[in-house]
Amino acid sequence: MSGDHQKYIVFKIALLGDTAVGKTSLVDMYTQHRFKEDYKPTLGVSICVKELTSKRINTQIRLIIWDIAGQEKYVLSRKMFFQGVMGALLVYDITRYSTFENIESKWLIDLNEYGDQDLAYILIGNKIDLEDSKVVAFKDGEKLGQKINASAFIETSAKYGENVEKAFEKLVFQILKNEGIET
Ligand code: G3D
Ligand code: MG
Repeated sequence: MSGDHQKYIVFKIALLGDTAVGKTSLVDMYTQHRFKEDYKPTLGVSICVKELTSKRINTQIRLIIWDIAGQEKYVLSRKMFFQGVMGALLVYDITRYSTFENIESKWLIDLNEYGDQDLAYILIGNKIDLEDSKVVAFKDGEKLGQKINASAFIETSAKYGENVEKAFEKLVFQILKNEGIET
């Protein structure tokens, strides 16, 4: 018997962004069915896993998602945090301008310094449900996304789940493209 054997691949991805922008909430919303989470206090990171299947390319994908749990520890373990990262979500909070500014002045710098050259990243403006407190316009997010060469810019609500799956899927799609698996 012959047939197409399902491929199996593993991607490490990371969430970057200031404290309280909603990184953990995004992961929680996305991995509701997660079967494994591992908090590493010594590294200041939390790691969890999400399994995906792409029928179209007959591939099973295991996402290992790294999330910053403690800013100070993160600074100390940055090298390890970025080691092998194939994709990143750069997250800001649409209600706090400083978190938007820090994307360029802090998180992108880390990404360029510690991450692989060809890693995929997308820009996320989170907390879109807090419309009345919005201080970062969609247009500004979009402009920054283009400026920093992000593969996509998406506004999300980790609270209600709006665009959360789409954000992760876009990132995975871009990684597959970079890897030459998806065309
Ligand atoms: P972090 O992991 O980036 O530090 P968290 O951020 O995921 O811990 O979120 C920080 C706070 O923002 C939490 O509130 C969380 O519920 C809230 N939050 C995250 N995403 C959203 C969102 O999309 N909309 C709204 N309205 N709130 C959000 P608390 O009160 O628990 O600190
Ligand atoms: Mg967190």
